[in-house]
Amino acid sequence: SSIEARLKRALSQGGLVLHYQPVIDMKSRRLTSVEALLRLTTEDGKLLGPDQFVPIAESAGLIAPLGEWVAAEACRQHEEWRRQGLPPVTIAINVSPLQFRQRGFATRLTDIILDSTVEPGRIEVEVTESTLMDNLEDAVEILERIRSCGIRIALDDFGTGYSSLSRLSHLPLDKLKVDQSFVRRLDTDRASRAITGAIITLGRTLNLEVVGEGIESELALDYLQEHGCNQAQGFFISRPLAASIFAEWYRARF
Ligand code: G
Ligand code: G
Ligand code: MN
Ligand code: NA
Repeated sequence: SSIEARLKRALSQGGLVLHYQPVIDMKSRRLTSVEALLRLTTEDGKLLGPDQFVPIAESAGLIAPLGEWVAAEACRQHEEWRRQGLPPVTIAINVSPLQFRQRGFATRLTDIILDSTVEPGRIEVEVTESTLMDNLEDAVEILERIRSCGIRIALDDFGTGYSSLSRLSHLPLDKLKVDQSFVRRLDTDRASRAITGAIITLGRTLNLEVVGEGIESELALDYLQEHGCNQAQGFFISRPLAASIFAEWYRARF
């Protein structure tokens, strides 16, 4: 496809960018981390989101190089922000299920981060519940290898998969991200409020940081805070921002 050609060209000649969405601490309202969100630029200067090209990357055998580009670019950006005098920023990167299952994934990821000057604890890897549950034993081993280097692990889109409490307690995790679908319905749906409350309790019981994402209203933010959620992410706090815009956002706040 033309997107596949575009992607190949982007991987060798440029055209991929990361945008960064702030995640803040509920109590202090200060930055805790950013989530790196991948975009592909088109010839006419538009940006395509991952939903439009990650599946193509997967079927074209390009997901490993794409994921490696993301990890390397996050490290490069971290270093650039440091040089600009910003305090160190923790950056979360997303990993697709197929990427996670590729042979050598953990080694390549940890090599990229350990070869940079970034402290591994400043990088967080986001994996979804379904990524892990396909083959839990292998997944735990992969996560442990990543985490033993000091890299943090977040379970993304939590609540939509089917992990039991006991399975969850065996995963080496630092953070749970409440799926946006519940958060977005907090204002209107009693069941979503109950599920969100239960997820927060679950995460806190397992000593995990709990992030509410997809927060679009003050009401949702307040509900999450009142129920013990530690961190907040969503358009109500900030949209994903280009790197230079994020730097301005952060400078105005620390
Ligand atoms: O940023 P946006 O809302 O368009 O992201 C849509 C989806 O793409 C989300 O599920 C997000 O996790 C995923 N995504 C964002 N950046 C990356 C990336 O760098 N790699 C992979 N595999 N998925 C990503
Ligand atoms: O699956 P994952 O959680 O990685 O998805 C991240 C995606 O969610 C990004 O594409 C980002 O643009 C989007 N996103 C972040 N905050 C909000 C929000 O408050 N509302 C909506 N609709 N999307 C959001
Ligand atoms: Mn994510
Ligand atoms: Na998510």
